[in-house]
Parts: sequence; structure tokens; C-alpha cells
Amino acid sequence: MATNRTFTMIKPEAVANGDSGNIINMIIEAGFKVKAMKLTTLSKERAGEFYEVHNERPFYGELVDYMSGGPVVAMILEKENAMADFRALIGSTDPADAADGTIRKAYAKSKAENAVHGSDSDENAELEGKFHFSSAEIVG
Ligand code: 3AN
Repeated sequence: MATNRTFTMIKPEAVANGDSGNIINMIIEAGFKVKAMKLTTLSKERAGEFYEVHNERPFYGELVDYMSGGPVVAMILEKENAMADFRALIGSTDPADAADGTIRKAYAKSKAENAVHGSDSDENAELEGKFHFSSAEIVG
């Protein structure tokens, strides 16, 4: 059964470019409620742990360096069908393929610097949310 929560991070280049406010606005206008949010910088170790599933991929080292290179905005979001609807809102990994109206179409620079992360399954949404937030940091 689909859960109603997902997890996102606004990535370092989008935070550095001052795009966080506009991205959060797109998320809220799409009907998501913010249940937890923090501005935080991942250490290399924590970024490596977060992206452990990609550790065999050629871009893993680059991804870890990039994601630990500046602050990110981490959020738990709530909406019916949250994970799938959020993946639709962010658009394709490569911004060149992202549809009009998506966050990546508007703000991503490249496949690596692609503005936002969105969990790719309900199970990962739960794990990733817990990776960043204690239960006391999540509003009811
Ligand atoms: P998505 O973020 O759309 O779920 P994944 O899971 O394939 O895409 O990739 C995870 C992250 O790895 C992406 N958000 C992106 O930052 C990075 N990435 C993916 N493909 C590449 C690539 N070809 N070169 C560099 N970084 C990449």
C-alpha cells in the first residue's frame, strides 16, 4: 500500500543559488505539506552512507563530494500518493529530459547538479526520513 509520506533534499547547488524558497513554494503549491525541515551540511561519511545504494556506479565519488560540498534542505513531505506524485513533480534525473513544469526543468543544472532528491520507493522514503530526522523533529 502506498504511504502518504516521502523525503526530499534540495541539493547544494540549488541552495547556494538561492532557489530553496522557490522550490519549497512549488512543492507546497503542488499540494504537499511539510512535516519536517532542516538546513544541514552532510559530512562525506554521511553523504556516502545516504548514497550507499549507488556505491558501484561510476559517479559515486563525485556524488558524495558534491552532496557534502554545501548545505542541503532536507524535508519530509506529506500528500496522498506522496512518493510517486513527488517523483512526477521533480521530473527526470537529466534536466534535458525533464518535462515543463517540473522542479528539475526549472532549477537543475545537469544530471549531477539536479536541484532535488526524491525518494524512489515508499521503503526508501521511510529510511531516508529517519536518516535525517528523529521522531521528535517530525510534526504530527
Ligand atoms: P534520481 O535522483 O532521479 O532518483 P538516480 O537515483 O539515478 O536519480 O541518481 C541518484 C543521484 O545520482 C542523482 N540525483 C544525481 O545527483 C546523481 N547522478 C545520477 N546519474 C548521474 C550521472 N550520470 N552523472 C553524475 N551524477 C549522476
